[in-house]
Amino acid sequence: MTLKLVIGNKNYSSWSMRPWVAMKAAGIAFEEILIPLYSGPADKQRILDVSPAGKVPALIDGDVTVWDSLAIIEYLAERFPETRLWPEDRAARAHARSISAEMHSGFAALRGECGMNLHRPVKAKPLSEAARADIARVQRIWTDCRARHGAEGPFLFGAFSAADAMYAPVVHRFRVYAIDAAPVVRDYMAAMMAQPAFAEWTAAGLAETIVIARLEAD
Ligand SMILES: N[C@@H](CCC(=O)N[C@@H](CS)C(=O)NCC(=O)O)C(=O)O
Repeated sequence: MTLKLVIGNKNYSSWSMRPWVAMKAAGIAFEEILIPLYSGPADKQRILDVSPAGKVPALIDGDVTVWDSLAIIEYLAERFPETRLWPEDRAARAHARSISAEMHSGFAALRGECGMNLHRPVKAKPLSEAARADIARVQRIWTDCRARHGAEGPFLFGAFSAADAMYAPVVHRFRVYAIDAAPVVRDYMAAMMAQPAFAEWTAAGLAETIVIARLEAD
């Protein structure tokens, strides 16, 4: 039975982007069900029908439903071990899980002030001290990973992994909000933007025409 991934608008839905990119990059076949976000009670009900949290993404695998981006990625890693969604080395895997969990539970200021919006004209904006601290921490995470694994490939742990999928929307945030980035960070962002799954999501997001006013604050 085909897996189904329920997602929101590709232009805006950063949490949806993460498992979508992870699945595409890993070659896991799935059917995509896109439900427009914040578009009224009927669509909200469609989300609630599959996801008790009332949020996307959600993965449906026969009689199993998994919601929440990181839980979906963990489920997929267990279900498709041959795809090696997490790094093979135990220490690298622990590190990848740590930074992914840090992304999932943290960076509230960056996420709040720099929402993912692929259409937004590239432009810097004034940011709070908390958001600037989040940006500095993300750059330290990426720089440290690249220093450890740069010789193994262009991504955080060499080969593309779930950790890159968890940080994929942050690459767009850095790009769109014209965030000053160190050369090693810019190289990582370029590798991500050239990655076929990342590029496919981005092209589809840019082709969308729906504008969600509440996500266009600036
Ligand atoms: N912690 C969740 C966050 C999910 C989330 O906030 N999704 C947003 C879209 S990116 C959503 O569904 N918003 C619709 C709503 O709240 O009605 C995850 O990691 O999947």
